[in-house]
Amino acid sequence: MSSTKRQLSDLAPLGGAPLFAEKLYVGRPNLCSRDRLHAALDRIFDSRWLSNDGPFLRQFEDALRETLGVRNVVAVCNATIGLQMVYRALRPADPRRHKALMPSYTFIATAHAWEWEGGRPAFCDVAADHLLDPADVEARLDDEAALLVGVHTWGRACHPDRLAALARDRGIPLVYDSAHAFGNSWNGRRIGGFGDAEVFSFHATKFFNTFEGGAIATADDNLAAELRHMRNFGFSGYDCVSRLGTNGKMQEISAAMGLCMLEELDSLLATNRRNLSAYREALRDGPGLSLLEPEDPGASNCQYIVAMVDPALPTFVRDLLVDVLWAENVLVRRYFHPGCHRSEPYASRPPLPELPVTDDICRRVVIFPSGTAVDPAQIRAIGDTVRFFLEHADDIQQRIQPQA
Ligand code: T4K
Repeated sequence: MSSTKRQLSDLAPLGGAPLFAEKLYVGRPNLCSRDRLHAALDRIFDSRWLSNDGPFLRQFEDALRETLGVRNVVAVCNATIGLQMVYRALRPADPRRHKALMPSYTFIATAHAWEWEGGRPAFCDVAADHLLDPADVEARLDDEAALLVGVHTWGRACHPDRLAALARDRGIPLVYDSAHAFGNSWNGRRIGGFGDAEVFSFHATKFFNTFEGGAIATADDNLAAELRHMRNFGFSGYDCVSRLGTNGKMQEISAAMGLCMLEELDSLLATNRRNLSAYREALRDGPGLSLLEPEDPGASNCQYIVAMVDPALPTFVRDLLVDVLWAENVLVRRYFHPGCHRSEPYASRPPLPELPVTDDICRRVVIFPSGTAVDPAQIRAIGDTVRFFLEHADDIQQRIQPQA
């Protein structure tokens, strides 16, 4: 780690040494014990059972059912395919109902999965808490609505009560994209038990990973049975295909990784909470940037460190901060800039919906590195650099991007 930035020329884009010799990432994978995974790999090799409803998959699904407290868990190869399967299983047969109401402020997979299934996303605005705004959803609901999709963005519970009431009133299913929310709770209930189905991501960058992977949680036994058939090409027995299906299967090595990672949950949670406190301290008194706190850190995996640049600051500040931090090897992210509605194929499909809060968040958000690959000393150094940047943002901009 290089020393604190005291003058502009200490900044990496202005000739200084980068703050860190190695890059710090958002989403650097959390890992399990190597020995435990090696032992599981030996068993996979010994049994020569690599995929297709194998013993590790069954054990992993049982463990997830218990961890999440839900009746059914269907593990899948990734959350995007999981969303596609759930969307397809739940969409009403009436072809006039082709819209899924969902936030634009989400990872593009939430929208793409529905578009891939032949539907049209209807983007709604979020509120200042980054979550789908139920009032905006209500205003946009019409007879073309097929589904309501809530996203527990950053692991924050997305109004389970209000969205359930809206879906019930309209007679449409409620699906949750729970990609960020593994291990989180709301009002004492584990996320995983809300809506008709919830879809988790276990991608490498997530709090809990299986290399690639995901899981669908649902209380509905019939839906779970349908999803199991769908996951395996529609097979319901040898030589018997009883419906349209896809290949959504999770491999044995991913299920084994999941079982090993479950052993790490407590320690991962402790690390994330330690990092959150360190960021609070490091960014304290730093006018210009504020953390979006988890609603209840005790009920959150605290995986994402989300900060917002003060709206009163000039518009260049956020992007310049990102550029400067990248040069310092702090690879902060602007998730989910510019919003799904401004990404293809949706952006080319007029009219562009008016989503002022989404646009505002996309202009001001910065996600900081966290997880097991970051420690409090590094976080303190990041905080010092951010404060130095904010105090000198105008000068830095003049030096880096001089106005004509
Ligand atoms: N819904 C929501 C709300 C989601 O956030 C996501 C995924 C999904 C649905 C879909 O879930 P999956 O189908 O993926 O299960 C990443 C992830 O690829 C994506 O899974 C995730 N959301 C999204 C928020 O972040 P990128 O484009 O930022 O990935 P990438 O390749 O830039 O990786 C992030 C950083 O992590 C890199 O800077 C390097 C580091 N990294 C990454 C990988 C894969 C590593 O150090 N090691 C690794 O193995 O999308």
